[in-house]
Amino acid sequence: MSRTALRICPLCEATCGLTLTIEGTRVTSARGDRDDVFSQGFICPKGASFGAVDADPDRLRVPLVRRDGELREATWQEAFDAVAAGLRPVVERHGPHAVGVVLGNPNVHTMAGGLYPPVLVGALGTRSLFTASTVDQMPKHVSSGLLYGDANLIPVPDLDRTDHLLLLGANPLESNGSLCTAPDFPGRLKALKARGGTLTVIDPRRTRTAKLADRHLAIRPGTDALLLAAMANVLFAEDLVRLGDLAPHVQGVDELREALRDFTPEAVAPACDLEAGVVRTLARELAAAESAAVYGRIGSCTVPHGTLASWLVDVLNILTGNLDRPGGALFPQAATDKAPRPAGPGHGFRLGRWHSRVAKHPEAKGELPLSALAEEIDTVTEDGEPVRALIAIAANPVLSAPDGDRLDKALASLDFMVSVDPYLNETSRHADVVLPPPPPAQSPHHDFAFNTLAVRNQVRYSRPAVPLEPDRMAETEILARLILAVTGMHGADPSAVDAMVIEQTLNKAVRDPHSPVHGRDTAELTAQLTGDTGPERRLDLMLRLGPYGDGFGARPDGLTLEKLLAHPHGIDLGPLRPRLPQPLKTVSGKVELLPAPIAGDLPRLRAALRERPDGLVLVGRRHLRSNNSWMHNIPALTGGSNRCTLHLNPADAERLGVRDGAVVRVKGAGGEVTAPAEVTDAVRPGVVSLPHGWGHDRPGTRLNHAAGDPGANVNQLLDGSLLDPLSGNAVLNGVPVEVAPVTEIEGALT
Ligand SMILES: Nc1nc2c(c(=O)[nH]1)N[C@H]1C(S)=C(S)[C@@H](COP(=O)(O)OP(=O)(O)OC[C@H]3O[C@@H](n4cnc5c(=O)[nH]c(N)nc54)[C@H](O)[C@@H]3O)O[C@H]1N2
Ligand SMILES: Nc1nc2c(c(=O)[nH]1)N[C@H]1C(S)=C(S)[C@@H](COP(=O)(O)OP(=O)(O)OC[C@H]3O[C@@H](n4cnc5c(=O)[nH]c(N)nc54)[C@H](O)[C@@H]3O)O[C@H]1N2
Ligand code: SF4
Ligand SMILES: [Mo]
Repeated sequence: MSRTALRICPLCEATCGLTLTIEGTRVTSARGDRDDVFSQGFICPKGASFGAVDADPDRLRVPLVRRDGELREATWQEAFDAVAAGLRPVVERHGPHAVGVVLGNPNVHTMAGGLYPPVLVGALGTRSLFTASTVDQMPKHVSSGLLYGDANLIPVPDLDRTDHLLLLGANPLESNGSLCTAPDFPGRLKALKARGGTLTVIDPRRTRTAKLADRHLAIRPGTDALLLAAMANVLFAEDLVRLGDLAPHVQGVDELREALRDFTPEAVAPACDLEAGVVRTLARELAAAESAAVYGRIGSCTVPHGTLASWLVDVLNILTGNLDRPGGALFPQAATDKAPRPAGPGHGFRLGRWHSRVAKHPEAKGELPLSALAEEIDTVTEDGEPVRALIAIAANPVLSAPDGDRLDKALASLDFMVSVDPYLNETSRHADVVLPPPPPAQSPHHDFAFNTLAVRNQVRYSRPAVPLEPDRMAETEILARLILAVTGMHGADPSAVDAMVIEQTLNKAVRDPHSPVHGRDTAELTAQLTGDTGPERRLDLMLRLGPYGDGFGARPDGLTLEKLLAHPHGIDLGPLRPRLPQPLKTVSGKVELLPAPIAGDLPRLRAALRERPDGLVLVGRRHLRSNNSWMHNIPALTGGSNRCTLHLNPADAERLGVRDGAVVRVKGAGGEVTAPAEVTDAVRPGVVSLPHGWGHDRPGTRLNHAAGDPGANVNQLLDGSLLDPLSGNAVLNGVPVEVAPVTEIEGALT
């Protein structure tokens, strides 16, 4: 007997609604849910493989605990006993900063990852927090923090209504979009063109997205900030600045004009390898469009001027009056956001409240650069404790962060490490305890993160599609027990964690004069919460206190968990709406166009005007059927064009004597790797491209399929020293490398 169940797909940021067919406890097929209020039936090959991802036989089912040097299967009780015994002494002897926390990408794709890591980090009190954000979007958080006073207030392009989209360093036809949650991103781009809109793509590679564009410019990697600065310069020079309705909410326009004076199209053209005339045209088109949005992603963030580029993306939207207006770039309002409070000055955003111990990197958003994790473990200094124990949740930094070989050794030297991970992989193989979460069909789902980045306001919730198998533990419970184990409360009931969060949140709300529950009784409100589990009660709490919530009866028509459960395909909350000035939290209460840290970084950008690297530089790429480092173990998603090859332009191939398919050696500051060459003019001359997340050839992992075609770890080419200084984000694109053919003799030996 088969049945169907709904499940939001957790495999990328598009958050499509899926209809799963289930036989017994097995997911036998996945289709797009046509009634989903947001995705309306869209599905991609990864979502269609949900069943295979869910049922991968290499997924761990029970915890592993290291005994006599070997990871062996253990009971949950034994595993948490081992966690408490391993971590507490480190905290007690060396203090909380000696315990590092590493949070990887799937935390934004699970309910557990949205609800518990902040509690864990807060309760532990560690400053040694490292996340995937600093190999990804930290520059955008920093620019938002500085411009708007809130690092999580990120405008998204109004894909469905814009007339003109300028897209930099993003390839949504493969990635399905990022910091812009939009099921069927490809279809939305096609619709933009069908309604007469224009799409411009800036990318050193002619990607599938670039092929769809009206204009594609193959910029020299790492120079987007220069291009964008010159576009802003043109807007000023040609009197095209029109703030429109934004004008009363923006300060610093005149200072910005002065600050960008040197960045003329002629000045940036040689560094960007673009014609000055084209730069001018881009600026004029942006200004002339009825509505327009500039949108930048990985290729504009993971570069030496990532924060400046991210800032300039918003600057252009502001100068053309496109920020916070339909068709431009707007701030979503998610159902679990805090309820809006009256506009006014806030506390602002500060960087560098503390620094990393070894290289003295400033913290950003409470985090230290993931690039610095290895040195924070393996380097002794006079001030402060090295990281001696590590909690890794959904993270595989041995492959996803710079210099995996060094990190590999550093992890092996730790006093204690625990991984919450379904796989025994390149990182979790170093753990003393591995706590495996259940497969996605057995987990509930709500997108706390991506609803705040979605092109349409909407809310959806999926209960587990399949009941938890015996021996399994929900990831929410795993993380709650982990919190108890590290804070000296090992053995307490895990529901105590949810109860504590609920109590603290309500206590704060009843004291807040702007809250709909101001003055009410916490116990009375707590009694009203519904939900079968602690996490569901917390979701109910957030929904009810949120911008669309029922305010515990204050707005009877408002949102509750019960109401959401009655709408299994989700509730549409309408198109994005202008919100300024309400969400601003800057000290001035305005958009601060030229914040001091940005102004302080402009001389570095000015110096880049003179840089003309003549060697090859490396960029990354993504494949539709892949996902960072953890989907190479699914046979249905590997093979074909999803391979770890080095793309290089025919002109470079000829100059270097590299034949298509031949093995080449790539050398960078952090090491060298070999990979087959794929000669293609899709990548511009002077640039080579290797995807990340490969390198599954280390011993002691349990990734049987991936190990058969391990690929090379591109991040071994990096030594971790190249960072965007304001955000601490790793430079992953535009990295200098050398490429040479592997000689026949060498080839025979390797
Ligand atoms: N050179 C280069 N490097 C890059 C990038 C690049 O473009 N170029 N991209 C960067 C980016 S954007 C990111 S986000 C990072 C990603 O890097 P990471 O944050 O390390 O993420 P993944 O590589 O996806 O590894 C995720 C881990 O989570 C586990 N996992 C999967 N599902 C679950 C789950 O439900 N629960 C738990 N607890 N664990 C789960 C997987 O087994 C895996 O170990 O890589 C970065 N690295
Ligand atoms: N299929 C698939 N989907 C994914 C992922 C995946 O691994 N596979 N990962 C997910 C994650 S964690 C993220 S963060 C998102 C990322 O989503 P995207 O940002 O869309 O990711 P990419 O496909 O890497 O696109 C980055 C593009 O930037 C280009 N580029 C490199 N350097 C430069 C530069 O200096 N300037 C400009 N203008 N362009 C440059 C690259 O050639 C590449 O085409 O994707 C998510 N979705
Ligand atoms: S686009 Fe993303 S969310 Fe949608 S089905 Fe594919 S992997 Fe899942
Ligand atoms: Mo990412």
